[in-house]
Amino acid sequence: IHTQRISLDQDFEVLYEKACEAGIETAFSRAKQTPVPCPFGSAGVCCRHCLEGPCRIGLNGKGPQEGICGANGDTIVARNLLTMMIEGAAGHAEHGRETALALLEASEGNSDYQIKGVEKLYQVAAGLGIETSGKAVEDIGKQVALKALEDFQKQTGVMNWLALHAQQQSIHKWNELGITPVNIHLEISKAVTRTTMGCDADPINLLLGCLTMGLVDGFGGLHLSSDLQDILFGVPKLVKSNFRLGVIKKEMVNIAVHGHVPLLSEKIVEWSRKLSGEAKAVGAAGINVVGICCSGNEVLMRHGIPAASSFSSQELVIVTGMLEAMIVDVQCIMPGIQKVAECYHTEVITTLPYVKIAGSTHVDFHTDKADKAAQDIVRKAIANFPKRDHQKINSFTGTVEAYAGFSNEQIIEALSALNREDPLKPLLDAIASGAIRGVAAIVGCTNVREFQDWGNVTVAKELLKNNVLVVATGCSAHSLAKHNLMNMQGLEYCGESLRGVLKAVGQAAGLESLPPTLHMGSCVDNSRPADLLTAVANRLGVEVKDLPAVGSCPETHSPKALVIGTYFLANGVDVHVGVNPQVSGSQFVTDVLCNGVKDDGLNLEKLFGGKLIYEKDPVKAAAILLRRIEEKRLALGL
Ligand code: BF8
Ligand code: SF4
Repeated sequence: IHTQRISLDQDFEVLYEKACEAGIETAFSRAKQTPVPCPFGSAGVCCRHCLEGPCRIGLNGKGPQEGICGANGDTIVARNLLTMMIEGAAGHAEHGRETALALLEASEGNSDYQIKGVEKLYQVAAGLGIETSGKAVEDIGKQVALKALEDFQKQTGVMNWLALHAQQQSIHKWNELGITPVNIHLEISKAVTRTTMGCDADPINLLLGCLTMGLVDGFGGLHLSSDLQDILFGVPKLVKSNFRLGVIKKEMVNIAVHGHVPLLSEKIVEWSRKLSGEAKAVGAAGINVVGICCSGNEVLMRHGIPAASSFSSQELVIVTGMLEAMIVDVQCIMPGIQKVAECYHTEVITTLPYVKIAGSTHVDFHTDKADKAAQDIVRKAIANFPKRDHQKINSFTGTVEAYAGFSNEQIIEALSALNREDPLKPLLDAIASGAIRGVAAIVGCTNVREFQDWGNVTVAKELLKNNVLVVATGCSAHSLAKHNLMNMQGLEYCGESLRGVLKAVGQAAGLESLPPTLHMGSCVDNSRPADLLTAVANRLGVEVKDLPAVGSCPETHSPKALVIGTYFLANGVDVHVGVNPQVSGSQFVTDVLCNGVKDDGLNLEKLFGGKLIYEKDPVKAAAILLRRIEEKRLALGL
């Protein structure tokens, strides 16, 4: 196995080298063994939707230009794209559904959870038109949960959560195009049907189906999950925590929570605190929970739990030799963690009946026995502490401080220290004066085929330098935090006028400054920047598409990130991806997604006001995003 640089994060370089020397395979070494991805798959022209195939369209006009059934390259590429959208949306929808059921059970007193975000509950209930006066909190919780579950069942009308969050003008546009989703399961099922052999063969229609999936994801996945999680666990508030591998403590029982749905990780945090005495009995100083991926973001946002790793380096966390257990729920969990864990004393524990890994321990988790499951899991970790092989330990001391917890409620609270009556005004004034040129959300993943953190950090630094306000979610937030972009040290990367605004708002709120980039949470929490944009647009009397706002996903790997991007595209926001979206096999599809209004045909920018920007070079990508921001400022008369 060859060692080569894999990450901007020096600690992971050290661990990668160690893993290679020990002959332990990781995603990084596997990626280097297949340096060139399949050119047909990369172009999106490989179809295996039936047993007459697989078929593939010859590249550059050479070879067959149709599959056996007659599907051409445009159809195959659009259909494959829709398949990825479905996968992404289904994951987020399932996240939302589980959270809705958890709220229902908590409201009925049938679970180990209680409603902690009462204010948010009232706010969401009011938005849904639920009468709250004189009703008990549990009653209201039940009504809200039932409204959420209705979004998986209703056969007519529009989704409740779409009506709750979308701008009226957007709904009108989506209705005209016939892409407004009715219910989450219905749309997913319909989309699966249309991608099957012998169904939808119109690339335009298939691309419109992608946009419906974007809306399903945005409202039924992201917003629904964030809202209900805020109701169950409380709205995130400003917290200070730490990133990088120094957060794993040699003297402690270390437990990593990994995955997405915070129902389990919340309980692991709770029981790790309660059972620390038992850890002391086996010679440890206590129990230390660290976060990986979006479960990490969730417990960071609400409890200040430190973060150990984003997606691409998840296996390497085990190579520290100090992890007693890695607890996983759903999504972005590499099966490879189990093989790495077998080289150490680490126990991988799966928790949901539909996400198991051969060889791992499985502890069944359900909301009515969450406390019991969390205790069992924490005790398993404690029992593993004495099994450590001290020869195999690599400990790190470096950590990087980071602020997080920037829910919209927290941002508004900070702004209201400057203007209590009209909290958004200081932000709007800064945008209008040009002190802030625009807003960018840096979102999405880290990708094993990319140099970890480089794209995310570079795009952020370029935008900050040019006075763009940057918010972040998901694994890209890990990248930014690790490289000082979520603490005061990183203020040096900001342009002068942006720094002035961050300091003014921060100082009014009792801090030295706001950090250079604002951590808004996990990937489902992309609902938060979306809501912020909607609030700003409503306040200005314009549409979200008119705002100088962009999204950037420099190191994405996941279909979830693609479908989140599609949600923003349907709202007219430009979205950058730094990784091949696998559509180049169809010039038609590429034109619809990526080419501006200059061509006469149908395209995204003409329909919605924003387009997909595929650019691998993060410096060039930032320059394009800045140009788009300036174009939108000009159109607004700024
Ligand atoms: O939902 S950013 S690698 S962990 S997909 Fe996965 Fe991407 Fe990370 Fe979170 Ni989002
Ligand atoms: Fe080939 Fe058509 Fe079957 Fe796809 S659906 S594998 S293109 S025959």
